[in-house]
Amino acid sequence: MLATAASPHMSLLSPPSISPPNTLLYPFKISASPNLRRAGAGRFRCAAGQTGFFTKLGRLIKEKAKSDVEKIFSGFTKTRQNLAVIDELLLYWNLAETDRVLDELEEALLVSDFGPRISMKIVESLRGDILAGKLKSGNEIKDALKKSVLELLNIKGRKTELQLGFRKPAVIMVVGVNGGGKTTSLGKLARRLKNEGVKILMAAGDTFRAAASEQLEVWAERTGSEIVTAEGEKVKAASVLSQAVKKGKEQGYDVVLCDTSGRLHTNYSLMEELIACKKAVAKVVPGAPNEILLVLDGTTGLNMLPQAREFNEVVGITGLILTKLDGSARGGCVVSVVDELGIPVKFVGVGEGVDDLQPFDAEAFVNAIFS
Ligand SMILES: Nc1nc2c(ncn2[C@@H]2O[C@H](COP(=O)(O)OP(=O)(O)OP(=O)(O)O)[C@@H](O)[C@H]2O)c(=O)[nH]1
Ligand SMILES: [Mg+2]
Repeated sequence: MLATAASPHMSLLSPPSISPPNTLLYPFKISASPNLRRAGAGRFRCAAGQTGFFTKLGRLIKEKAKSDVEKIFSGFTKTRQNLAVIDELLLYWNLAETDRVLDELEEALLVSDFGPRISMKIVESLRGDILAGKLKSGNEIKDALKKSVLELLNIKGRKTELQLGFRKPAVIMVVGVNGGGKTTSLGKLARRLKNEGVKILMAAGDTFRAAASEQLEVWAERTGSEIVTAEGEKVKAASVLSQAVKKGKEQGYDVVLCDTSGRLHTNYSLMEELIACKKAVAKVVPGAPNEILLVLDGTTGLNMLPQAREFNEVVGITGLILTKLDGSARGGCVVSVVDELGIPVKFVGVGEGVDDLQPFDAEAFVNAIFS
């Protein structure tokens, strides 16, 4: 048996040919959501093995973000309000008051979590340009401020597109501390990929909490994705992920999205489990996981930096998802994590809805916070 009688997916189980004989040997449940039938021919469907599929996909998703600036704009409302003081400061700016204005500007950046190093760097560069006569008005200072933030993001976090390699299935794993928004972000990501006609399999790698699989199942249902979940309590996360990637490979899925349990970066044995997950996946598809995305809660501000360093050291993070930026006035943390870690922010979470995960676009971001 693959699923219990109580399963809402009972009648939609995968074909018997791939069904394993018993749950002891094969303790996984594979379900298809009813929406799956609707998800048929996508605009972006390519034959397996076709090179450039994932490269195009990454680019396409990023390009779509540019046309969705409004979402980014409204997602950063609180940060923008926080930084609005800069406009007031610069409105009546005059050379004699440079020091006071720059001190207050630095303070505004710090309060929005740009971090001390960057805030100082930006302000000193502005001061230099003002004293050299290169910036002569409040507007010019504001433009220079925006330009320096944009440059920083472009230099240190350039690769914001998903890098999915060339083999199918591409594997994306989300990691992070408890409650940061991993499962939700994975669900939203599934939606984005589905919109491009990508065939998705989800893997419920959070075997720690009983409700975690159910939560991901809801997202699978919502996005018309299939899902592999563990049945039974003692199944290890690594084997769920490995099994899902195997299924993905055998059945021609484009992308396998792997959820993992929340864990404190200071908990050594739980961090080791992540290494096991990574190895298990790589055994099935060499080079996978293609993306290990660290999900960081934007409301925690600069506290996220030590978490990010630790996760990066243990598993090697390829990109960041910064969530809950809609509820936070500390959007500057996007800039400080990129500067400190040199890891690109790939997506930002700007709400709880299914469409509230935005591919990160540095220019749209800068315009949204300093409008
Ligand atoms: N406002 C807002 N809420 C979010 C965002 N992303 C996630 N959330 C909420 O944050 C809460 C936790 O999200 P989950 O996706 O369950 O977090 P998780 O990291 O999977 O949690 P664990 O599995 O327990 O470690 C949920 O209530 C989400 O709706 C976001 O971008 N904005
Ligand atoms: Mg979760």
